[in-house]
Amino acid sequence: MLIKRRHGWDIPESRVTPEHVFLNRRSFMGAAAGVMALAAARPALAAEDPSAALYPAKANPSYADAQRPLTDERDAPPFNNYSEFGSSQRIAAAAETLPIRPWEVVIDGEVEKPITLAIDELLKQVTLEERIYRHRCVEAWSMVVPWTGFTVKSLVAIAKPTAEAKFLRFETFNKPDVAPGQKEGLFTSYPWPYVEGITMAEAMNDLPLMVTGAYGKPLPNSMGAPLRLHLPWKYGFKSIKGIVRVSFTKERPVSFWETLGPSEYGFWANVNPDVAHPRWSQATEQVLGSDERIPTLLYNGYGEQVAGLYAGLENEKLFM
Ligand SMILES: Nc1nc2c(c(=O)[nH]1)N[C@H]1C(S)=C(S)[C@@H](COP(=O)(O)O)O[C@H]1N2
Ligand SMILES: [Mo]
Repeated sequence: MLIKRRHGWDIPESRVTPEHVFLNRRSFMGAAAGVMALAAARPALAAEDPSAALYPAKANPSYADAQRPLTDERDAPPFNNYSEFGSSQRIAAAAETLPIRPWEVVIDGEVEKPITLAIDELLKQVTLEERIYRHRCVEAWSMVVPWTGFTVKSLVAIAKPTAEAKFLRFETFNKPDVAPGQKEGLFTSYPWPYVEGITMAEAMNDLPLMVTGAYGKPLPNSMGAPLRLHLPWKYGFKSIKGIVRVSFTKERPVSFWETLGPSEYGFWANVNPDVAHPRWSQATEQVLGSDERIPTLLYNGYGEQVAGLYAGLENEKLFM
């Protein structure tokens, strides 16, 4: 006899996740053979990565326990949102075609002096650490990943912004020759490159991480190699991947999704289970790699560290 476990917070999955996401995840989770093939391909790539010797980095004990089980390495790296490589969540193979060396990061705008740093030069100027963070996508799925990276505030120290700098604007590569999403079909009219932004106050908080690795190894391309952002209290789309430019600005940057759909994707995008997306509830989330659906937490459970950043901003759309 089949006994289906139901919790008080269970609601039909089709109501909270856009249809294409739901269908892709199901077909994906069944494709165990494909997952194994990807997992087998990764160690060889990691060995070629010039930064491989930096991993695994020392775990930061303050972020060693995400109070939820880690997402299995066979589940997270091959399940992505990376619209540069297509609209499905199975883009890992396509993302492998992106060359990640040489890779330069431009730091400019309201800084003492603009600089361009090769990724491996940047890595020499920072200290890598491992932090386990929860990740909550606006599409109502979540995962828990051991990320490796350095703090955004240490990047700010390298950049030396002027007193005029109020925001950080992050930009992804624009390579339609290798990224089919930037060239073909549905996505051609999108405002490439992908852009995201945070305030200087957010940047100086301890949580924001410039991510270069995951699961004790250099980041797989699918997860945003060689450099991405992770903001665990905000919806996943803020955590921009494939970063080539960090600009310090006076004006608030307008992000990629904000340009496309300002009524659905705002600048702040802090996680809040009580503020529904216009098309679905944000009350619960589907745990990647499991059948569990769990309640979503305000600020994704990081309120103690970040709620203070939003004092006095009550009139802003903080939660979309
Ligand atoms: N450049 C870029 N960054 C991006 C995206 C994207 O499409 N392009 N998708 C975002 C979304 S919606 C999510 S949920 C996370 C997914 O990260 P993951 O693929 O490592 O799970 O990346 C974010 N960063
Ligand atoms: Mo997302």
